[in-house]
Amino acid sequence: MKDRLEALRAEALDRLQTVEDAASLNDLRVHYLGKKGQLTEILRGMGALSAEERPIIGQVANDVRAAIEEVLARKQEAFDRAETARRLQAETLDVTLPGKAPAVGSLHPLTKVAQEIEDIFLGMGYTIAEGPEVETDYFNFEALNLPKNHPARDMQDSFYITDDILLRTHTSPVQIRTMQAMKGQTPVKVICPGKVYRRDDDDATHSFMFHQVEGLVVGPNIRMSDLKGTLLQFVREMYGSQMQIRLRPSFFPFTEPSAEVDVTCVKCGGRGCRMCKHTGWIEILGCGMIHPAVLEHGGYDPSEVTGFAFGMGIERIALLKYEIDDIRHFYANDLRFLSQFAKM
Ligand code: 2U9
Repeated sequence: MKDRLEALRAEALDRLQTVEDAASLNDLRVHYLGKKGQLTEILRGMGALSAEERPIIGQVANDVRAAIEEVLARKQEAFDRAETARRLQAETLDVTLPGKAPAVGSLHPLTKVAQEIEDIFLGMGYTIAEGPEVETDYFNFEALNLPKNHPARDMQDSFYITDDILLRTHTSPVQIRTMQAMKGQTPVKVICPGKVYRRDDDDATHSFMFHQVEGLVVGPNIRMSDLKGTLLQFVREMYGSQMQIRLRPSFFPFTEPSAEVDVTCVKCGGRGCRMCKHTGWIEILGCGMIHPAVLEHGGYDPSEVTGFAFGMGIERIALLKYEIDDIRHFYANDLRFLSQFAKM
């Protein structure tokens, strides 16, 4: 039995010398030391040994196992090291390579201008209100003192969904909803930014969809001078502290009196140029004192409170601010146009 054990050791060590990979090494481990391996096989004969022989043979068997295990461990370690080296080589990362710069987007110029307008009015204590783009005839027209046969209600001018439902043509219905929600409390002091829709043929200055910001203030003793001061402050924060405004009488069904507001020409500073048609003034928004009938629709008593309102097209404000000549640039999503506003 001792001879068989010695022969097993010699054979195992011999075969282990030439093993070339981890898988074969494991095969040999199982073959010699496994539960059904060669060593176990030989030791099954131990039962037949005498009591004197048993510890001696046991010692030899342990030596053989230890010798084989030692070589197995050494080989395993060598294979592990080789595998680590191979992976380090294969997975080399060159941290000195220049990176790929990620393309960073920027806010759309209309978003920027809208936020700027919002910030100016937030600074004056206004809150922002929003409402649905699909509106009822009542909120879009009726409550705003646009009578049933008013030309602005014409099918030609608005996108109707049913006889009674349409895409809002201005953000004014949001102010009606806001007044109604306030249930007679004062002051009401909101701006309403958002998309509006009109059935216009698109050209350099018109689009079937554009953006407005409208403002509304309701309270006791709100006067036209409050409106004028508010708009002057807005214009100076938007275009510069040297700006002037002038109000020209106008007409809107929802305000009385009404005015259109001109600002000092942003291009020539008022001296006169092609942009302002040599007047020194550029029209930027409309405004007026809220019509009593409109206040009533909002749930306010016109003998107790008054109010002013104004409305502007965000596109127009942006065209003037950035001296852009065609509104359609805003909707084309051409990066050559859009990327110019990344650093402004
Ligand atoms: C309520 C009462 C009154 C909003 C107003 C204007 C004048 C105005 C235009 C500017 C250019 C629309 O985008 S534009 O085409 N707007 O001139 N808007 S007063 O008046 C209101 C609004 C809501 C309840």
